[in-house]
Parts: sequence; C-alpha cells; structure tokens
Amino acid sequence: QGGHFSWDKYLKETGASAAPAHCFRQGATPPVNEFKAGMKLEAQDPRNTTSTCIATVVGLTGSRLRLRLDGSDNKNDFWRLVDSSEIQPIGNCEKNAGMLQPPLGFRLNASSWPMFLLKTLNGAEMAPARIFHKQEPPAPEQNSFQVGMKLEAVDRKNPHFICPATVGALRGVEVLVTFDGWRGAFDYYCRYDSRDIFPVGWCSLTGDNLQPPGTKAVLPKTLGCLSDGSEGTAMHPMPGQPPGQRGRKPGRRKAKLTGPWGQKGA
Ligand code: MLY
Repeated sequence: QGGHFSWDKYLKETGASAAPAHCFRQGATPPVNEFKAGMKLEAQDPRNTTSTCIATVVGLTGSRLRLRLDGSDNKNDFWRLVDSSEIQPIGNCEKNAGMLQPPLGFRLNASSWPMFLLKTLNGAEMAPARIFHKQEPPAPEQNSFQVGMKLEAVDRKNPHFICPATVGALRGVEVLVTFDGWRGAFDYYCRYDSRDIFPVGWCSLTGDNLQPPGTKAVLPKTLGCLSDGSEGTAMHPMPGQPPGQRGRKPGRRKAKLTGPWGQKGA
C-alpha cells in the first residue's frame, strides 16, 4: 500500500496552488451523510435523465452514495452526492404528478413493471425525507478556475475514485480536468459547476479515500508527498482481483503515467 497522500507537501513540491473554494459548486463544508446501505429513494436514471426510478443505496463513501436502480443489473452503479437534486425521497415523483419509470435495461418484460414496482417497494426501508438536503449548493456566478490550479476530481471511468487533478485548459463554461500522474486517458471536460469536482482537502473532510497521483516508479525520492516516503503505486487493483488482471477491459487503452515527476531519472 502507498502512503497517505499529503496535499500540503505536494503543493509545495509542485509549486502549484489549490483552486479556491468559491470556484466550485460545493457546500462550504461537505454535506452530512445519514444514509444507510439498503435504503431506497428516487433517482434520475443517469442513462435516461428524463426518467425517475427507484434506487437502492448499495454503498456509502464520504458525502456520496453508491446507487443501483431497482430492476437494473449491478454493472451500472452510479454515485451521487447526498445533496444532489437528482435524488429525492420516495413519494416525490408522485407528488409532482410524475410516474416512476423502469430503468434503462430493465431486466424484465416492460409489462411486469407495475407489479415489480409494487413488490420492490413493499416492506422496503425508504430513506426518510429529513436526511435529504433541502437544496443543492448554488452554482458560482462564473467560471473562475485558472489553468494549473489543483483540485480533487471524480475519475469518471472509475467513479468510485476521487483523485488529485489539475485544470489543464478552460473553454468557456468548461474546465479540462487532468489527472496528475496519468497521461490523458482519464481526462475530461466538465462545466465549472460540475458536482464531480471538489476543492483540495474535500476528501480529508468527508473521509473519502483520495487516490494518490498515478506514479509507479516515477516519483523522484526527493518528492516526499507520500508521508511514508514510499513511491506509491500507479495501479489500484480492485480488492480480490489477482495481480496482472487489474480490471483493464480488453480494448481499452492502457493508461500511461506522466507528469513533471514522470520523467525517468528526473
Ligand atoms: N486499474 C485501472 C484504474 C486506473 C485509475 C486511474 N485514475 C485513478 C485516474 C487502470 O489502470 O486502467
């Protein structure tokens, strides 16, 4: 295991600065997470955002919920902040004269949806309305990120990971999120008010596990941003996966390591 990543040391050593909190659409302090595994709620289907579906909390990490749509498979889990406007208590859809929909990829015949809905809600533990947050934090008025600023960002290809990142470019209301120590394979553009980007220090407040930069054999010994002086590990095999098969899907390009610490012998 790598050591604990220290932003303090990393910022000093890279000479970079953290994007100020006012750049982000996040609360001044991370929202309290009172959800529990097994609770059900209403969520927008991420693959079909006009549908409101029933979702079950299958995991919790910091201020985020790992959600699975009832009637879907276990390959399409998604993560939401507890203060997201895309999650609501059960009953909200009906209250607004909406209809709960089967998820995209509903396992059963569409005609069995009404009965499925009845059964999935019968005896279910519904997340109580009081643990939802009244409002999503407001979006900042404008994109005030600057190229080079550091932040914490969800790896959208591996959304359970939050990783150290740098603003690589700006494009109107969009920000290019680049992941430190990886050569572009995970980078993405998002709106400046995306809920997937966080100020430096966010994970240490929520208890989320911030991944160290991708750095196998590339951190110079002098770059001691891992507090135990270890070089860290570039790959983060999923627990239980044998080494050598680290969850890379066939056909997907191997991520290359990069960064100022990325030059061999640097
Ligand atoms: N084992 C995967 C995970 C890569 C994660 C990269 N993130 C943290 C930027 C792979 O190597 O593809």
